[in-house]
Amino acid sequence: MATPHWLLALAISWVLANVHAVQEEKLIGWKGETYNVEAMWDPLKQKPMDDIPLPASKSWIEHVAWQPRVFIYHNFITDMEAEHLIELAAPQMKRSTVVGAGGKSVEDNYRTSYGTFLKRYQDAVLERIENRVAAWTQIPVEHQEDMQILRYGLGQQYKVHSDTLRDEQAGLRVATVLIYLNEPEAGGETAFPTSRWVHPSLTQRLGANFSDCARGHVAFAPKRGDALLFWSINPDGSSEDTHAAHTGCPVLAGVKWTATKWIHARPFRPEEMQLPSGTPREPYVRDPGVCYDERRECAQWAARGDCEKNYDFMVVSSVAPGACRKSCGACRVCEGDPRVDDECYQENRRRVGFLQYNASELAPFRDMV
Ligand SMILES: O=C(O)CCC(=O)C(=O)O
Repeated sequence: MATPHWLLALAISWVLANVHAVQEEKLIGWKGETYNVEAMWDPLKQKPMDDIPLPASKSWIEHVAWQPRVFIYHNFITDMEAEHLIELAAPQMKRSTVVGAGGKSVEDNYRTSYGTFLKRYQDAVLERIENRVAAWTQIPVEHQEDMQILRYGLGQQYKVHSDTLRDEQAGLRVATVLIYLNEPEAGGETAFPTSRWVHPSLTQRLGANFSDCARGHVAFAPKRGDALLFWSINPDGSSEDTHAAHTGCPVLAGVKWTATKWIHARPFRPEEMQLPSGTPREPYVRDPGVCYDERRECAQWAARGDCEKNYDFMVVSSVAPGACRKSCGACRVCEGDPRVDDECYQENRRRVGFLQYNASELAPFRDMV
């Protein structure tokens, strides 16, 4: 007896549906034979490349301590991203400060590096790195402070301290991510003097070449592109983990560049983040080597004593040169192009506490990719 047509059609459609299902199952996560994430990974390209994670083959996370909770993210940023951060920050490097009496920023031998801040979402590269920090820590980007770039020269250091500064609005700094932008030739480790490795074998594997400052402690020797995450609070979410006290060991040879992200319990100055997507933030751009008044009223303000009374705005704050340095007599107008009259340019930078800008120091970073 011949099979009825309707039964044949039913059987064929059942077979086709199942073949399709098997194929779909095979396709889940399969990106095709030509898919090569490393070839596609270009950190300076705009979307849609931005959403591609770092190549899994190059990046991995390593847990190194429980108290405090410390993790290393190997190859967290690319060489090009590291170079970009250094290039943005280099002209703006100013002597680092600590929080002194009455919450004022003061210079102290406790912390001898130079530093500056890059604004959150200042450009596409920052945005991408900041989003990566948020994904890793599982805390939204609004909880991050601006990115602090630090440069430690020979012998410079940050002695043992804790990061748990409390902001009235944003609450405690709960976690810190340190990103290493280059490698000094010796020293410069980040060390936790009262912590313990998760496994004793790490002493040898990570610490074989530590300087005296880091030897015997949980520590990390800067490696370009790697990042260190540690939590300053306990898993209860509020009490301070005292083992999170850490030090930036003295640099014994070469220089060390890092990027720090401090992360708060609540959003940090969220109004500064409210930008339409794709609008870059205005960076800190005043050049401390160039002598000028930014406002027409500067001479008048200086005459009524504002250079002393309103020093941070007029002359220099802990992060940026002031708007009226010329009228305040805090700089000298260089003849011709100030960048050509290097002595005058550098003297102006020195007078308001900025690092001598040495373009040749940056050359190795420019060559590194
Ligand atoms: O430079 C380092 O290794 C540590 C930096 C640091 O302690 C900080 O920025 O809070």
